[in-house]
Amino acid sequence: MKELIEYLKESKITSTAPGPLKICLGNTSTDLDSCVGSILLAYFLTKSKKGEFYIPVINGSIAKLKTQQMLSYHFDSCQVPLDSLIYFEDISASERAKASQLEIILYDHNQLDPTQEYLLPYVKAIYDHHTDVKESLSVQKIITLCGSATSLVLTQSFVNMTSIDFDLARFAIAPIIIDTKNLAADLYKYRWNEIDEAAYKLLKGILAPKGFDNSSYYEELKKINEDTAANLAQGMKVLLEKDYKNYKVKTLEGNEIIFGVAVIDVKLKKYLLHFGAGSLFKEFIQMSKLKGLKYLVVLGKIRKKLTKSLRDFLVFTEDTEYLKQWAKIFIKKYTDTISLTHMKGFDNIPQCSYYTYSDVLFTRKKLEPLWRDVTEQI
Ligand SMILES: [Mn+2]
Repeated sequence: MKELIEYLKESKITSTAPGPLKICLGNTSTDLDSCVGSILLAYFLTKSKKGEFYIPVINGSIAKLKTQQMLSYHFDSCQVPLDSLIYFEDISASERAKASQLEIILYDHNQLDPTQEYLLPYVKAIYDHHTDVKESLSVQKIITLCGSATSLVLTQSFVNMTSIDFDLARFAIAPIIIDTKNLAADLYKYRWNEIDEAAYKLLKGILAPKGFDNSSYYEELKKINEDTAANLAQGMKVLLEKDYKNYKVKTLEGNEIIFGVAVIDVKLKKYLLHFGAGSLFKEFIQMSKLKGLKYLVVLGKIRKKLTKSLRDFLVFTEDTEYLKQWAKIFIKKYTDTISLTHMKGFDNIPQCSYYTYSDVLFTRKKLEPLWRDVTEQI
């Protein structure tokens, strides 16, 4: 772990010096997987390729990372201070791109955020676990659908497992246990597969003999993430931005559409009731304008109703005609798994439609191809 801390210090210095830069760039949700995994990817690539230095770049700001309680807690407890990391705004990406001084490995996403499209010519390789949208066609791609992209990194041949000590293994296991729900047996093939299992076993072999209990660390992390009162206290805007992603789709008619998806760790109805639909919708409009969105999706936390687990998302746009078409196509194609419902108290708002479904295996990662598909057709 000492070596990783030293490596981060060197990365920080290198990132501000002028000249060419090789970076590993996580996605803009800046979740545990993107942050921990991009650090590990850059670190092990650097270690394995003598003379080539890769820098892990967090695709967001330090201010945003501080709002992500679980992530901050994990980095804190691993003694990796957030200010020791390198952030996208620190690397003068556009200037370096203009001077062709950037080489990018995209990690945990395979399509650049719309605000970063100018970086496309500099993408040299991709390591990811999302559905391939085939934006970068001629680059080296390692895209495998598994629970956590960090698992994908740890199972690459350039990773020397014997160099991983207890602290580094502890740092690395967090995204894997969070993304796979601690490899819950009933979620095999849905939330994790052999790749996650292989990475998990390698890390557990280092951690378990020294008394580390991954189940209790998983519970500890989950509890921080799902603290509804703490989440609501952050305010509606922070909650929307904390785990947010933009998606860009080309419609069959050739138009380009951007939609946004915010995942909130609060039940959707609770979120609506707490802040009030009026204030929330004002915020949605503002956010959509700022980010150039056609529509905004808010995906809530899984909730229990009797013995059933349910999850909800809402779709919001001021273009009510568009929303009608969207709903029509979505229901027609995906009604087997997902059904449209009305949320009591928030009915009859033409800018908004609600969807409740019981197949809770549909995370954002699994829903994104469905949303893309519907968007393509309008
Ligand atoms: Mn991921």
